[in-house]
Amino acid sequence: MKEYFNSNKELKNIIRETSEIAGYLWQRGWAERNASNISVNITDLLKKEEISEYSLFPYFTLPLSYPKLAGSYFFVTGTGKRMRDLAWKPMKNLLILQLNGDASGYWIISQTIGDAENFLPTSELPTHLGIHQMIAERGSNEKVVMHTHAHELVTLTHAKEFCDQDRLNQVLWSMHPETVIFVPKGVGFVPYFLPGSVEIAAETLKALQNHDVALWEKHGVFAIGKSVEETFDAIDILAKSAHIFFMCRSANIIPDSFSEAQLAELRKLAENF
Ligand code: 2HA
Ligand code: ZN
Repeated sequence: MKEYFNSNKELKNIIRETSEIAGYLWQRGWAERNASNISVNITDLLKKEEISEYSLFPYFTLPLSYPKLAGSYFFVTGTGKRMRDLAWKPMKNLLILQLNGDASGYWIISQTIGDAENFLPTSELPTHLGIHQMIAERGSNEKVVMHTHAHELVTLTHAKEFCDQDRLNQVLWSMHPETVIFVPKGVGFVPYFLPGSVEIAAETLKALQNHDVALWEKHGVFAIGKSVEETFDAIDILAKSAHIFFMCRSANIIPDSFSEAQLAELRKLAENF
């Protein structure tokens, strides 16, 4: 199996890009211990390949089924794995899985049964698959789902004032011109629920119907994008806005913010991107 993945150039490139970004998540301080998880839909890269040794792969049943994802391939980060380790040993920290014919279970096709080094996908797998299924249902072309603990954004959600989607976006958009340009839909706010729960998965799906980034109260972000880099960039830009806001506050500066006319002008510019 290893040679098979190694010979797929496009797959190797995406894994290399993911390793690089995993290193940035760690450097930004967003990935303490095992925090953060990433999944990428790689069906387009693998569907032409013939895989026949299914009896060799570990198989797991899913608590829910994801009919739109039947037969799809993903790579996902492993549960308990660290982004800083993924940055330099990707295949020891992420795994490749394929959903079965009715998407009620999956094989881990990057491992074989009995291999001592076997590990499981991220604990947030139900949220990741739910999001990939929503993307497949609406037919848009995002391939990546990324969760990370972007603390600049998390900090905002500790204030009741910012647990309000409109207020949150008003502040994020008015700290830097590029936020409106590159994150024109702003963030969707997700109130606090237990991580890994069915409730948080459902609320995240709702938020991502109209946004590319969902901000989980007192926890982190879930973002979607066409590439790992693009997904990271959206979170990075939002974090920059939050950072400028806190720098103003700590310097006793009341941010001047953009006027409605300036924001409208930026939105117009965003339409051409
Ligand atoms: O990957 O961040 O919320 C670990 C987490 C779970
Ligand atoms: Zn988390």
